[in-house]
This record gives sequence, C-alpha cells and structure tokens, in this order.
Amino acid sequence: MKFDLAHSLAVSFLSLCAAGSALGAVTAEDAWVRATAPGQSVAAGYMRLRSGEPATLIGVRTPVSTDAEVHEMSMQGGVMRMRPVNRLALPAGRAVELKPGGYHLMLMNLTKPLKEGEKVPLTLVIERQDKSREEIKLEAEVRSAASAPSAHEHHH
Ligand SMILES: [Cu+2]
Repeated sequence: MKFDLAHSLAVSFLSLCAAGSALGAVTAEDAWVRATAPGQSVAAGYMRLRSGEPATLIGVRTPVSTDAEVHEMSMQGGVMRMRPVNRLALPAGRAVELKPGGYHLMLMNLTKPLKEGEKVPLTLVIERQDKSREEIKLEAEVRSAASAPSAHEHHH
C-alpha cells in the first residue's frame, strides 16, 4: 500500500509539473474597467491574475490613456490612499486579485470617456524569474459602478 501511495503521489506530482510548464504563462480573468463620469480623466481597472510560475507584473499599457500604473489602495489613518506599485509579485499557482479597495490598474490621462459595454485593450508586461519579459494582451469590459462587481447582473 505504501508503494502505491508513493507511486500515485509521484504521478500526480509529475502531472502537476507538466501542467505547470504548460500553464507557465500568466492569465488574466474577469478583467474590467470602471466607466467614467463626465469630465473624469482617470479610470481604475480590475482583474484576477494567475501565473503557473513565479512572475512579476511590472507594467501596463493601454491605447485609451497616456499613462497607466499599478496602484495599491490602503487605509492610512482613516483615509484611503493610493500608491503606485512598480512590481506586483505573482506567486506560482495563486490568484492575485486586483479589486476595488486593493490593487488596481490606474489608467490616467484618458484620451476618451469610457462607456459601459465598451472594450478596453490592455497590455500587461510580465517579468519572469529569469528576467525575460512577456506581454499579455487582453480586453477589459467597461462596467458602470452600479453593475460592478457582480458581472452577471443586468439592469434595464
Ligand atoms: Cu489608483
């Protein structure tokens, strides 16, 4: 029995490794950007990031704004503050949430208003452990504050 257990563990470990190398690339799920109010020139973006291997998010680009950064929101002395995060660690196999009140993308100096239902192209710049870089392209859906964060509810 002991042998069988060890054997099956070894097999599942091997298959995990295989899956890990196949899924080494970073994936982004449920990406969305908050719709802007009139006159608003910044918008926050959110998503869930997963990586099969340790990686770091080191930058973001989008054609809808001239500047884009990763930010972290936190309470400091009872006040919500944001600070830029130059390097956001993506541990292997563990999801990192960019969500309201926490990490988010900040799209600054928007070149146009963002309306609900539009798609915003995003490019994430990922650094791997060996310092090589990978660019992930995705589209984030623009959602209004009222419809977020429950993506599957529609109000008419
Ligand atoms: Cu911000």
